[in-house]
Parts: sequence; C-alpha cells; structure tokens
Amino acid sequence: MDELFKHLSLLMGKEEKCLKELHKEKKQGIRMNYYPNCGRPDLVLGVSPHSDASSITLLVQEDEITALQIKHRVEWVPVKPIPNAIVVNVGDVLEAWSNGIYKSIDHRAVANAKKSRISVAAFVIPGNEA
Ligand SMILES: O=C(O)CCC(=O)C(=O)O
Repeated sequence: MDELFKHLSLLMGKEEKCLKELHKEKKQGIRMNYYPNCGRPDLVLGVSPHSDASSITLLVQEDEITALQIKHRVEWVPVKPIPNAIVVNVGDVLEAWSNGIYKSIDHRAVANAKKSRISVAAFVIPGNEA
C-alpha cells in the first residue's frame, strides 16, 4: 500500500510521503461480491452505479468475464480484466483531496448469463482524525 501511495503522490506532483501522511491511521474494508449467472442479464445489474467513499479501492476480479463498467461522459465503458492485475479506483476522498483533478469514477457491474463471477474490493479509508 505504501508503495502505491508513494507512486500516486509522485504522479500527483506531490512529495512521495504526501498520501500516506494525509491518511493518518488508515483503515481498510473488504467486500466480497458473488454474482451468480443470470438467465436475464438484460433485466438486472450485479451492482448498481456508485462511486466509492474510499480514497482508493483495489479490485481483484476474475480474468475471464468482463462485468465491471465505468461511466465515461454519457457511456458505460467495459473494463476488460488484465490477467493478474489489480484495478485501482480513485474514490471520493482522493477526488476531494485533489480538488477534483482526480475523479471518483462512477462504476457498476453487469450480470452475466453464462458464468458466475467473484470480485473482491478492498477500500482504503483515511483515519477519523484525517
Ligand atoms: O464487482 C465489481 O467489479 C465491482 C464491485 C464494486 O464496485 C463494489 O464492491 O463496490
């Protein structure tokens, strides 16, 4: 996590300790999602559109199914899994800390007719004093 914060801080034009220090005593929440295969994926969503209240979210998803979508302008764009890669989402806290330069992206997961799917989201949350 510290390594990720270091590189994100540098990318944001800040000192490498910036994000780590802003979090104070950071917390993490984990959500495990199980999406059974669904006979009518045109009628339901796996997860409704939302943004994350975290600073960043790390998402591990299965390689074979493209279900995660992000909202780009007015369109939903599929996020094709990259084998063994972790998706890093910008959350609401990072959007606020960057004065809106980094956007907390709206995203959703669609249902799939053929195969069930599992994803694991780890939400990084600043400490209360931050
Ligand atoms: O399953 C996914 O790809 C998205 C999960 C998600 O957005 C969440 O758990 O908040």
